[in-house]
Amino acid sequence: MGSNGSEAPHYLAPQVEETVKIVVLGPFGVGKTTLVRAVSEIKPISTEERLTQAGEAVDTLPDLMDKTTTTVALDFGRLTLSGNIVLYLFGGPGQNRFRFMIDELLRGALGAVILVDTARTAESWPYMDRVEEAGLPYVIAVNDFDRSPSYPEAELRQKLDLLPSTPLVQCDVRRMDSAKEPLLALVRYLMSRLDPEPAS
Ligand SMILES: Nc1nc2c(ncn2[C@@H]2O[C@H](COP(=O)(O)OP(=O)(O)OP(=O)(O)O)[C@@H](O)[C@H]2O)c(=O)[nH]1
Ligand SMILES: [Mg+2]
Repeated sequence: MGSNGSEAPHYLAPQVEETVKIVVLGPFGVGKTTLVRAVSEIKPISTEERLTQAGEAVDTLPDLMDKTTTTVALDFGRLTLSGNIVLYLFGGPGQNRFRFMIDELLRGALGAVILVDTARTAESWPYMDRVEEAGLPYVIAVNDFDRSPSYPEAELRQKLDLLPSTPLVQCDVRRMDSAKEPLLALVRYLMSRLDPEPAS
């Protein structure tokens, strides 16, 4: 983690010690924009464009009738943890044709949250591959859609072929406290990797 020290920009609290770039990824309509908006303490920046009838053939999104827009570049938000760690959150686009953005977003990131809808688990695999290729740690966040099946954690881990050490959390990205959970899990995971055996 890069130290901010005395060079902290004036609009951050003076006690800020660490700034962490985190990328939120996952397939089309899994809830990336909703998560960033739910947790951001600043007015989030979004790049939403209306979904059009012309896109229907490529934008398959079953049972999400209230979704009328899609991210075409990124979401941006900020979240301060415990007064001295600031997370800069970058949500990615979920449509295949905007995937070139993801490598850009991963640059300089310390880790990623990868969202999963259990009704279409396999759609998250390419994002896991991408982040692994970039050599970055990630946590899996299952967004609890009412219409999607629930699996025991062990089964879900198997479906996703997760390493035992990879954190897996459930959340509802529409609720601030719940949407923070995967971010907290990622920060704890990053810290445990920095100092795997902290002195007691
Ligand atoms: N039922 C239910 N609906 C949800 C939940 N989370 C998000 N939604 C809805 O699902 C949709 C998710 O939309 P976005 O947050 O735009 O998803 P996204 O991953 O950013 O989508 P793209 O940027 O287009 O890939 C929205 O219509 C939300 O209201 C959830 O936990 N349960
Ligand atoms: Mg989005």
